[in-house]
Amino acid sequence: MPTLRLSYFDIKGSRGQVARLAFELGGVAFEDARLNFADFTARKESFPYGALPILEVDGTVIAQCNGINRYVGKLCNLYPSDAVQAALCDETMDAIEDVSHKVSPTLFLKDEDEKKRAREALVEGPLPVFLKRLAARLEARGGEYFADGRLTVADLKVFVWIRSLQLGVLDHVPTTLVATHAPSLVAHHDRVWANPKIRAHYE
Ligand SMILES: N[C@@H](CCC(=O)N[C@@H](CS)C(=O)NCC(=O)O)C(=O)O
Repeated sequence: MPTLRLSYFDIKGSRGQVARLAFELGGVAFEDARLNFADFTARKESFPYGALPILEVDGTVIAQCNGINRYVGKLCNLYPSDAVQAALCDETMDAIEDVSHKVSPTLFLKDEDEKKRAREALVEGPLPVFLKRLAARLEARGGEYFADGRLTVADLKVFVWIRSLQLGVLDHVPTTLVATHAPSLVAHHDRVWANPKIRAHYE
């Protein structure tokens, strides 16, 4: 097994969290390097795209979270070997990136009223539309998992995002949004959460 170091912010969510969960499930040892914002700022220019996560594999630096997720998924038997199932797994992970790009601009708004308006606009349209579409893709594949008929990194990626919505990480986005528009994604979240290794990671 190579020497693995994952560098990400010290939060249990967002783009670096999927690889952490996959390593846990796969029982693969890795260094979980957690950076605070000062560390990140000091080292930003050294990262390939000036952003996290990065994964070092025997010293080779891999950037871009979904590329990292695919690599870690392969190491941890959480990525399909069938090409079509792999494409469905990738589709799901890229879809979560798409919606994250819609939300990201609201993260840095300093004015609270402006942030509230921007979040309410997301809740009025883009978020429910996306949730319904994502749920439809899950349901079309049987309703349990997004690819390969089993847990893959795609499920972990969706789980991390749905968890953040349900925990109210985004102010002005109701924690009931997912249950209201996409109950099958709540059931999917709970299916992943029922895994004792996942629960142990958070508890
Ligand atoms: N496309 C990149 C986006 C990476 C990204 O934006 N990461 C955020 C944290 S989730 C970050 O490092 N933000 C700080 C910055 O860009 O200065 C990926 O998929 O990994």
